[in-house]
Amino acid sequence: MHWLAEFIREDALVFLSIYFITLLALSLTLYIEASVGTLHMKYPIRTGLTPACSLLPALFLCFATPGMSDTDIILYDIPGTASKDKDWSPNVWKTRFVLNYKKLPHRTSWIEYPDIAALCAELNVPSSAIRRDGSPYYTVPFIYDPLTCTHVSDSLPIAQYLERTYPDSPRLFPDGMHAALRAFEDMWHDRVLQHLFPLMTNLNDLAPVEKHPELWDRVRTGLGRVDAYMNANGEDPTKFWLGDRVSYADVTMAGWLVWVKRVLGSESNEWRNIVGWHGGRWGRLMEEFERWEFVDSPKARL
Ligand SMILES: N[C@@H](CCC(=O)N[C@@H](CS)C(=O)NCC(=O)O)C(=O)O
Repeated sequence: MHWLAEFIREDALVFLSIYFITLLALSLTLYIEASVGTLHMKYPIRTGLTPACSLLPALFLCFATPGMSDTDIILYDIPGTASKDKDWSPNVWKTRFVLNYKKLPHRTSWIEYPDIAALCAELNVPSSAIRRDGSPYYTVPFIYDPLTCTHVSDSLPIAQYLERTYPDSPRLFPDGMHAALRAFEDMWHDRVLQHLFPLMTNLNDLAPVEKHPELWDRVRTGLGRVDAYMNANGEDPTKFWLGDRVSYADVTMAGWLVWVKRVLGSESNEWRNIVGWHGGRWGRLMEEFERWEFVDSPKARL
């Protein structure tokens, strides 16, 4: 029944619109048939016009219906209200960067934060973790891939699924680098994220305002460690974790940094500081990622 739920939410409106337009076209055909038929019985116009009109709904159905069997991957995201950017979630940005980098057609389905768990349970989406009490912890991002009829949750497993399922798309996990990239995730968490997270989520116990300068300093130190690792790639400061090629490590860094940019604002002191740290390393990384920083399609920028 999941396909039905998916269909009702995603395609029912399109389907109903097409259905009613087709009905309208059919009624018009009958109307023209009737009026022309009775008024111009003797004239060739009747035979010329009616088949053409009858073709209309049929053609419409032929061309419009395939548009409904949508093959776009659906990316579930939660809209933000606290900042000017609706798309703010760092974990969802990781998935969006992956989809954009891989050029995989997709569209965003916006759901409200309190609805995540109910929707995941209804669609049978796997949880991304288990809570201490044993209950599933449902989160965004999760995706639905109509090609394989699969729901996948959790940003890293989603990236791995897309890499596996679309092997011809640009790679983010080069052969032999899986272990190294997993290790990067732990390092990033320990060095950077654990200091950044309380600051960004305004966890007052962990990050009271008077401690902010100290905490930002820890973020800078953590990023400094990552910068030092990246400098080991060579004299010429490389832009990416693996040197001159993009990998999932860069997606992770960009996903968390874009959170700061979008929530605090690109004009904020915090963001201005970050882009300047470590010889402009983070500013350069984020400039590189600007080409994948769009929602659904370049034309559909929010
Ligand atoms: N490990 C998950 C974590 C995802 C996550 O924590 N997502 C947040 C939004 S950024 C969420 O959905 N939270 C729901 C909740 O806390 O109830 C991933 O990488 O995708």
